[in-house]
Amino acid sequence: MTAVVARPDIDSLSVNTIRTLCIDAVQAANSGHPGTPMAMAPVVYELWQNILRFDPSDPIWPNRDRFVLSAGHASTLLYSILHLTGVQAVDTKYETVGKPSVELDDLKKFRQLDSKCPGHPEYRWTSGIECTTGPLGTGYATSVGMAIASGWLAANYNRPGHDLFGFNVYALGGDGCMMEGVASEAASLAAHLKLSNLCWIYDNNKITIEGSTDIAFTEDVATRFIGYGWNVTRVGDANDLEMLGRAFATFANETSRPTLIIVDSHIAYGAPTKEGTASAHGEPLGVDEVAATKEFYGFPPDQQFYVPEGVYENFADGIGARGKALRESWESAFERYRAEFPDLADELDRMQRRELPEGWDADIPEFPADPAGIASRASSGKVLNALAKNYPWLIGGAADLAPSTKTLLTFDGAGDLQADNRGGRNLHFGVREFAAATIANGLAVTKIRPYWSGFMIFSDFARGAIRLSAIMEIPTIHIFTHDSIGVGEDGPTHQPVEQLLSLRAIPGLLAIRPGDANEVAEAWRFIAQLKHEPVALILSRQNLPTLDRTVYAPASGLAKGAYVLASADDPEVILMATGSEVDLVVKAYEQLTAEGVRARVVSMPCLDLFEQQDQEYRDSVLPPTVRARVAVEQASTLGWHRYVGLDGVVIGMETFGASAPLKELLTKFGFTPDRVLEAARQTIAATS
Ligand SMILES: Cc1ncc(C[n+]2csc(CCOP(=O)(O)OP(=O)(O)O)c2C)c(N)n1
Ligand SMILES: [Mg+2]
Repeated sequence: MTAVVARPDIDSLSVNTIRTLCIDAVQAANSGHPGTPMAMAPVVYELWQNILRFDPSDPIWPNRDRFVLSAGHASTLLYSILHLTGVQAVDTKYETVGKPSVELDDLKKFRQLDSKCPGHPEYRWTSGIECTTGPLGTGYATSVGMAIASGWLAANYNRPGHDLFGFNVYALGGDGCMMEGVASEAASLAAHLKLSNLCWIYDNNKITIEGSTDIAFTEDVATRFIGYGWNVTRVGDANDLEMLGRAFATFANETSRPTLIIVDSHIAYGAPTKEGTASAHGEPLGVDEVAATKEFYGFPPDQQFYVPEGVYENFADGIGARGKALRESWESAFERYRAEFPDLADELDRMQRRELPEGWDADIPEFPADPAGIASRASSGKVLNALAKNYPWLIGGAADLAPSTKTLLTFDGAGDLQADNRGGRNLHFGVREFAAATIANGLAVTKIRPYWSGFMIFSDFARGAIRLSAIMEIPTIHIFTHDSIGVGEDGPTHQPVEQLLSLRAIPGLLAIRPGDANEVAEAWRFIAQLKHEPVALILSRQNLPTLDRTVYAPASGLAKGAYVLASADDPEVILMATGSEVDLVVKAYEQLTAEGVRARVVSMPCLDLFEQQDQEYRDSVLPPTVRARVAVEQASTLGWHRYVGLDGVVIGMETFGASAPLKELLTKFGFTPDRVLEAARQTIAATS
C-alpha cells in the first residue's frame, strides 16, 4: 500500500483523482494494470502540472515538451492526465476539433472497441499521445529520436534573437524498460550525443510480472547509466512532490548529459480488505479493494470516475494557464520569425504538415540502359543524394554500414550529426539496428523525415520498431541492402530468406524491392510523397542490369506496385519477379519470345501496393485467364502462390543459403535462365 499524504490539499486531491480514475478504468475493463499508475501518479502530476511546457488546448504546438509513457501498460495514467488537463482532440488535418481528446466516457470504456483509451497508448488515435508504447523499452528509445529532433530543429531553424526550438523530452519507464536492450542501445547513443534535453524517469519499484526483480535483474542501474555518461539522480519516495521538483530542476540545469531520475516506489496494491490484499501485480483490484482504497484516499467509496470539485480548475490554473501562455508567446515569436525569414518559416509549415518543398524532385536522375548495370544500393545512394539536396529535412544514416548501404549524404553542407553539430544530416547510429529504427520513428513523430539503413538480414533486429512505425502510420524509411543470397560468400547468417515475406506481412508497411536503377529512382519519388506509410526499401548488393526503357515499359509503373514490362498479345505464360530476379525473367521472356512462345514479363516491386490497386488494374497485369505462371524471387516462396495459382511454379528459397561465390549459389538454388525456361514450359504444359 502506497504511503499517501492524507492532507486534503489540492495537490494530493489531484494526485488521488488521477489514481482513482485509473483504478476505476481498470476495474470497469476488468483488465489492465492499476498499480503503477497509482504509484506514479505524483510523478506525472508534478511533471505535467509544474514543469512540462505543453498546452492542452493545442497538443501539437511544434516546440512543446514531449512526454512519453514508455511503461505503456500504465496507459490509464496517461489517459487520466490527458482528461484532467483537458487536452483537446486534433484531426488528421492538424486542426483542433473543439472536443477533448479523452472524455470521462472514454475512460469508462478503457480497452473497449473504438474507445480513445485502448489498452496501450496509440499515437494518431488519441491526441496528446506522442508515440505508441507498450512494447517495453521502445518508448524510451523513441524519446531519444525526439530529443535529437529538438536539437536538429534548433540548429537549423533558430536564428539570433529567435530561439524557436529547444524542447525537452521526458520519458517514464519501469524495470521492464530498463531490462530491454533497445533502451540500452538508445541510452548509450543519447549520452554520446550529449542530449541534455532528454530526461528519463525510472520507476524503480523492483517488481515485474513474475515478481521481485531479485529473480532476474540485480544490476546497478545508476552505475550503468553513469557509465554511459548520464547525469543520474534519485528520488527516494515517489510521493515526495518537492523532491521530484528538485530532481526536475537538476535536469533543467544540466547542459551536457541526458538525465536519469531514479524514483524509488512501491507498486500500489489496493488497501487491504477483510480478506487481505487480493490483487496481484497487473490485475484489477476487485470491487472490495477499490472501495477500501478510495476510503483510504478520502474519496467516496461507491462513486466511480469521480472528479472532486476544484481538481479540473487546479489543472486549468497550472499547466493550462502556463502552457497556453507559453504556446501563445511561441506563436507570436514565430510570426516575427516568419516576417524576417519567410522561406524558413515556409519550410517549417510544410514540415509540420508532411508536405514536400518546392522542386524536391528536380534532380532525381534517369539512368541510361546498361547491361552491366549498377547495384540497387548504389543507384539508391545517388537518388537519395539528389533528393535530399532539395529536401532539407530528409535526414538519416546507417547502423554502422553506410559504406555498404550507400546512405551517406555527400553534398556540401550535409554534415555529420554530432554533439557539436546538432544540425547535421548524416546520423551515425552505431551497430544498433533496433535503436536506429526506433530513433528514426522518434524523428518521424517530430515531423522530420527520417531514414535509417542496415543489412536486410538484421531487419529482424529492428522488427519491433518497424511494425511500430506501421501501427503509428508514420513515414519512416527503413532501408535494407544485401537483400538475398546475392550476398554470396557471407553465407547463411547474412543471407535473408524469410525477411521479405515477413516485412510484407506487416500491415501498412510498403516493402519495395526495385528491379533496376530506374525503379530505384521511381521508388524514391514515390516514397518522398508518402505522409503516413512507412516503407522498407530493399536493395541489392550486386549489380543489376539497367533495362532499356525504350524496349520495356517505363519504371513509373512502380507506383502501382506491379506492371507489365513487355508482353505478347494474348500471352500464354506470365513470368513475374522482383528486384534482382527481374533481369532473369526478362532474359527468359526474350528467349521464349524468340522461340515463338507468347509470353509476358511483369515486374512486381511492391506487392503491398499492387494489392491496393483496383481489380481491373490487377487483372490487366495478371489476366485471370492466363494460368501458366512463373514467379521468381530469391526469398521464401511463401505468399507467391497467390499470384501463380495452382498450376504455376515458384522459384524461390526453401532452405537457408550457403557461403559461396554468387554464381555457384545461383546454380545451386535454381536461379538460372534454364531453370526459369524449364518452369515456363512445365506450367504451359500443365495448363494447356
Ligand atoms: C517488450 C515487452 N515484453 C513484455 C511485455 C509484457 N509486459 C507488460 S508489463 C510487464 C512487466 C513490466 O514490469 P515493469 O516495467 O517493472 O513495470 P511495472 O510492472 O513495475 O509497472 C511485462 C513483462 C511488454 N509489454 N513488452
Ligand atoms: Mg517494475
